[in-house]
Amino acid sequence: MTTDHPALAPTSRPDGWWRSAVVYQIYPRSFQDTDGDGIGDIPGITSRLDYLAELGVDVLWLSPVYRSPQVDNGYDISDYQDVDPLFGTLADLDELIAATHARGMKLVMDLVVNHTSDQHAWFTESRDPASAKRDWYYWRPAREGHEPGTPGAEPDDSRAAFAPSAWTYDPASGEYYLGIFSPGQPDLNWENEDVRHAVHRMMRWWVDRGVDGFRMDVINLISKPAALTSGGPIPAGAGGFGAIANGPRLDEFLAEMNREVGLDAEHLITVGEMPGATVEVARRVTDPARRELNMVFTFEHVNLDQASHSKWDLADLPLPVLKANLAHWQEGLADAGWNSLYLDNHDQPRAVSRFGDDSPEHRVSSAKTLATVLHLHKGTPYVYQGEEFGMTNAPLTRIEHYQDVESLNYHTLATAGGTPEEEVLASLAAKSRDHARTPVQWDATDNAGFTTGTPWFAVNPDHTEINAEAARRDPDSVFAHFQRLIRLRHDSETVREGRFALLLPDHEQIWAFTRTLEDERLLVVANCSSRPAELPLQELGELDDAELVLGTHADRDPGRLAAWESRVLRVRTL
Ligand code: TEU
Repeated sequence: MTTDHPALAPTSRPDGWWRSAVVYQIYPRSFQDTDGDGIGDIPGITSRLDYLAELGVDVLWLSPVYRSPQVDNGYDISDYQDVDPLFGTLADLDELIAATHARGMKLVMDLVVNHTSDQHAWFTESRDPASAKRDWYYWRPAREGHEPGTPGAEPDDSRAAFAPSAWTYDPASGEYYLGIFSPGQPDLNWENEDVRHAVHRMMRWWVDRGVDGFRMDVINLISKPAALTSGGPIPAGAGGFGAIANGPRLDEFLAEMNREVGLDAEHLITVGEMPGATVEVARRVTDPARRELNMVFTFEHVNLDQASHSKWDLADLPLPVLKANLAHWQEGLADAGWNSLYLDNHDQPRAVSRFGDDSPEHRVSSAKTLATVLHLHKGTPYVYQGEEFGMTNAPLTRIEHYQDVESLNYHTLATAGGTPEEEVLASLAAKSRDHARTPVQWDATDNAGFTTGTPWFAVNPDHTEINAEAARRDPDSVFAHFQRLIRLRHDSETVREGRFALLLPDHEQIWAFTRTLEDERLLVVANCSSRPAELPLQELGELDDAELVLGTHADRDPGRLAAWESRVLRVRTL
């Protein structure tokens, strides 16, 4: 199939503009409400664009605002070409796109095409076994020798991410459909080329409407394992998405999408979310010569503080392990491909509470230092709403405090399986996605300036101290620090392109590395602990004539770092 889109340059572009960009993620439901229904909306985003321009970010990524029954807060889409009335109208979105562009920023849409909602017209049609769309999803008979619809008759034993089984029984046709997230999110069959073409057409429609790219939800799950696509069960695997991710046709599907939609067009940016992707997969997919994606989100570093493939199985995370993982990705994508950099997003607890220290004494320094470390790596940094002024986890202590489908499902299954309630609640308090979804704390007023109505999720009570307005007034705030980091990336070629080298890999407190480009070298030293740390000057070299580029503390001891102090220094290259 050919497209009527502008011809693509015949050579790859290793020099995309997005290499100097910082992306800001908006979770619309929790960002800013304007109509008083307690749920954030698109006009609310438009009303805060000046704030985002002041922060200095280049690109906004919107979590889904499409029509959706909201089983998974919009990651279950029933119409890809309309806006859910919860969030506004298509006209509101057009206005947001124009207002974003008017401020020199770009706007990226979330693309959720591994699955649709079970309310999508494609799936409604597919329920009829005689329909041409039957093959657009994965339908299977009951397990041999079992009565369809009875316990244990599912085609295989795979669990869904947010439900007990990956298979849901449809009594009308007597068969099961696949939904690896939840029954409300049936998986599309990408082996069917009509599915692929329908997705490409929809993407072109958005590009023509003016969006600047896509963040692609679980895009490495679109190509399913051969055992499944040839009619068999999901192969039993290592748990998580290991058994089902990175299927044999992934590169083919991504290259085809790139070609058909024209994703290599100069102004667009693409980032693929890829649970279970290794450095090798990421390198292949983001190698510009292959023309698939610009960058991918890895999960490796956010899966380190768990003892098994389950995120709820809590484990300590020693600093050397985290450093080594990021360094592994820096090295793996040093010559080809590109990294995305994140600690926070809508699926993760708040970074300052998880990797930092959110006590009143250390919150500001640890939020700044985590940001320093992340933003001084090579790649495209992502800022998640509220991270820029150090929002923390919420005090969620009872199951009634939670809303997320993943958290609620875990609670039901784990307690039914005999895990003590306190243990389940401890896991949720550490890892629930709900921590990221509390309303943005704009100011110290009752609902934090988020809504005049009743907020859909309780505002974190710490908003009286921690809010955007207070941070903007304070030149030493986390917000001011993010502004400096973003400016530094825009101004410094070394931050963008410099070679990365990890120092002191085994140090339990200090995260240290260099970035070198030609004769400029930046040294980052960051104390990622709540105790002071001696600087091992013998290993780091003499820092006497190093020039401070950016730091978290005004008083600096040449021989030691205060708790959660970080410095970016320009040092001599020998
Ligand atoms: O997330 C994919 C994904 O791997 C997560 O669901 C992960 O399993 C979970 O968050 C771990 O806590 C994407 C979206 O980011 C997420 O919000 C959606 O729920 C999911 O896909 C399904 O669309």
